[in-house]
Amino acid sequence: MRIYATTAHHEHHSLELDEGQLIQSWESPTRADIVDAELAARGFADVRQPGDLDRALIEHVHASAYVDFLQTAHQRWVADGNAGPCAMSNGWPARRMRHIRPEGIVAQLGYYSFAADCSIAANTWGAVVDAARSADAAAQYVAGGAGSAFARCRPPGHHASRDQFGGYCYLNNAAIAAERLRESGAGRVAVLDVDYHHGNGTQDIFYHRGDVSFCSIHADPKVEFPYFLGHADEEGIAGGAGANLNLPLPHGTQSDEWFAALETSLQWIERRGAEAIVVSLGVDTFVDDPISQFRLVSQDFTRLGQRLASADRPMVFVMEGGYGAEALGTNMVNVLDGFLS
Ligand code: SP5
Ligand code: ZN
Repeated sequence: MRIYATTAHHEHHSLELDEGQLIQSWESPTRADIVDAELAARGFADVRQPGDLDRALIEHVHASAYVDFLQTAHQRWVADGNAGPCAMSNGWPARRMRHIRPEGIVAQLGYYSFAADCSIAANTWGAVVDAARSADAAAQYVAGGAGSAFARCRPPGHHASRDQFGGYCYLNNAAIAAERLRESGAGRVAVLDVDYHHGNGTQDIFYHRGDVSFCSIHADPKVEFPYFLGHADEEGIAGGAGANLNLPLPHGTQSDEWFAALETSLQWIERRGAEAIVVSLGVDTFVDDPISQFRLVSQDFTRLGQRLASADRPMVFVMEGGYGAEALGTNMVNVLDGFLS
């Protein structure tokens, strides 16, 4: 299986507000290094650099002004005289407030984000661009006839909506891959999101579209981040009515219940007539994940890959979450190995 990855992510270290303290983000450079080392150790040697960022493609899933904002936010933060190393908000447009775009950088950070677990450091934009490029390249490769590819993206993307960052995500890599597959000729595409957290951003981007179906298996937002989207009654609107499926599960979910939800997902995707599938591949469903509360074990990730292979569709794997140490590499690569076996 071909891999697309770059090393620009090494320079992206962000801060997050967690348990009332500002800490180095759980979403660290080490994560991608662990996955790269495991890929190399297990014979995934076809690692490529992606091509240039296709700004027009990006603007089919994100607002142009939002992309400009991400690109310039850190330099504007510094020029504005803010002392901290990472640009982050301290206020958001909440209930009964208005969504009028403010002028200053600090206020715009609130306008363009939805969570304080995510901030913009000096080199965040470079990493964000490379993750998006990797997802696009993997999709182009699959659109060209390959059976599968893995975009080893960092930062992840599935929480990024049309115009908001959060949940460690800035540009939505999986949505970019899905849009590329559509624009390269696939009539219908599905995004299957198996990350522990609901893919609120991907859902938002395609909510009104019937050509890209979105299905997510995740911890119930009533008890888990991102808290405010991901309920079972969110089914899509307008042309996208019926093209969104959420399968929220309780904290403590074990393999049997999780794989039952996977069956439901894959049968639904088949009914949706998807010609190609983008997998938002988070492995933070692992029992020992430090920020999550599902109980999958390492062999379950092999089983996941095997079950995905039986869907018999071209597949673009896009890396999302997973925060454990060594097991992160084992679990991520188990999915790819299981798919190929
Ligand atoms: C891509 C992805 O998986 N994003 C997840 C973002 C979750 N951010 C909130 C994490 C809060 C973690 N608090 C854990 C406390 C452990 N002591
Ligand atoms: Zn996650």
